[in-house]
Amino acid sequence: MSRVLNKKLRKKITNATDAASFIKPGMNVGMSGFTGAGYPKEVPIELAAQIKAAHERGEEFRIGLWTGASTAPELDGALAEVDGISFRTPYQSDPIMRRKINEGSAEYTDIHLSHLAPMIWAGSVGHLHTAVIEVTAITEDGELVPSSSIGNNKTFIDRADQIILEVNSWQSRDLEGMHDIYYGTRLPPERRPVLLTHTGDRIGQRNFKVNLDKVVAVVETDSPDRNTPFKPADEVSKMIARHLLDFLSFEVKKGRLPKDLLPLQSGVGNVANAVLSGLLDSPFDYLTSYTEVIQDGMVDLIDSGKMRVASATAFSLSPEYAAKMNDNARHYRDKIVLRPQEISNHPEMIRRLGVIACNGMIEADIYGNVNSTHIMGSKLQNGIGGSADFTRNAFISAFVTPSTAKGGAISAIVPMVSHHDHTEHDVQVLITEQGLADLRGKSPKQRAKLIIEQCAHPDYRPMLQEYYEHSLSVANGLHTPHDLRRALSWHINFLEQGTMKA
Ligand code: 0RQ
Repeated sequence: MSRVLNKKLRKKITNATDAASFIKPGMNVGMSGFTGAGYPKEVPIELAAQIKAAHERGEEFRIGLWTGASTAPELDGALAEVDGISFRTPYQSDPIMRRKINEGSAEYTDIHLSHLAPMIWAGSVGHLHTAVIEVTAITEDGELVPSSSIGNNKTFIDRADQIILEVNSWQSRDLEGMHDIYYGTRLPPERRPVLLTHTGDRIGQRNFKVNLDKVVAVVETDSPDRNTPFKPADEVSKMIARHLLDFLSFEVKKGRLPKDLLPLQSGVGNVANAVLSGLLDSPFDYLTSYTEVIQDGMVDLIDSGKMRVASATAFSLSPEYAAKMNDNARHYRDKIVLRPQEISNHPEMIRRLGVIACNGMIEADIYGNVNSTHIMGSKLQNGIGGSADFTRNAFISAFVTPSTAKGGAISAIVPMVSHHDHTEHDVQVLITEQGLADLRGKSPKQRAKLIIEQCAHPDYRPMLQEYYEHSLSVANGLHTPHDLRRALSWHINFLEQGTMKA
């Protein structure tokens, strides 16, 4: 049975080819999608085919692509493959998209995930011509039931000149009621407090409102989200998780954190999932989460009764857990709230709730500056995502990484980071499998000692120590001592000789 219940929009039902033809060269297009959930499955592929055909005819055809965050091969991958994306924001993790950005053939602006929606309202990123949004259903009175991610969809629907909807019947119909769409955001000077004071609060409405006259096409689909399986946690991830959990226990013992902790935010990936698994066997109960994505580990915590409620903007589940969510969405509906990303990542709420943030990084330097986005200074990996929305505003901000990369040829702890995303002022805790450095209340020189001793791999500790001591003797000031001639020499060694040990 069709999930398009609104009579006016039933007349707009068409195929993906015709729907995609509404998108013209040079348009800015806002597409749904966040960590491989809730992205349009058919229109982007058709659009890629039309772009390819145009290029074969010698015609210029590229679009600006805005999303919630990363999507999937059927979206970023397909459009990047045909050189169809001239500009991309705010986050991506697709290998082909990444290649195009690093080759210099596509432009990318890496902005905080909470920033894009207000920037669109302010008009500062350009005009939004088209929105392509996956929804779960269209109600009789023309409301849009959101899908497995919300991201920037509310803003795309409100601001785009024309809207193409994909109604995906693979998504559980019982998702309706899990979402909380807040319509109270304004630009300054009209901005008011967002009155969300507990993780599970609902302050908005269940579904998206839409101006039906702007909807130019509705495509019915039945396709699963990307849903990549998680690797079983390896020993390094488990050790990192153990250090973090020991630290949290210590903070509780010291009376600096309540027994049920504070709302948790965890980045995406296997280490984050290992931390969540570790919490299953931890003494902590009645946990809550104020984060971006719901991963498998969080579903386990909810199932075990350890977690009361989780707030996010999207799912990022393995196929097995996505099937479970589809079968039991009704059961999870009062334990999970999905919100627009300008609310899930809102500094006001993160600061008020006192979130404990834990994110992945590429490298940190001996003073606690963190690089989460670039390999050897110039090459983009993914993007900053929501990591800084959380880090700067968290009650406790932690970063995790294995102490080495590329079989030991790279140290994750370096004299100076080759790109800055999170400054020493925002980074409170660094964790590798070697140990944990609690940097709170420490001066740069005290931090350097801790980070080298606790976090660096033993192979690199003497080299870091030597750099630090040498800097003390040559630096032009002793607050944050550096030898600027040598500060990036480890990266240069890797680029020239394939190892930082050179
Ligand atoms: O390279 O792909 O060639 O094997 O970087 O590294 O170890 O798989 O790490 O998947 O945990 O990602 C920071 C990228 C870590 C991620 C980052 C190489 C390594 C590998 C990937 P290969 P791993 P992870 C909320 C929070 C920003 C967004 C964010 C990220 C590849 O956590 O994107 O936090 N964060 N969002 O070999 C050179 C180093 C390296 C290195 C690793 N020091 N030097 N290469 N690599 N360390 C979620 C959202 O916002 C949606």
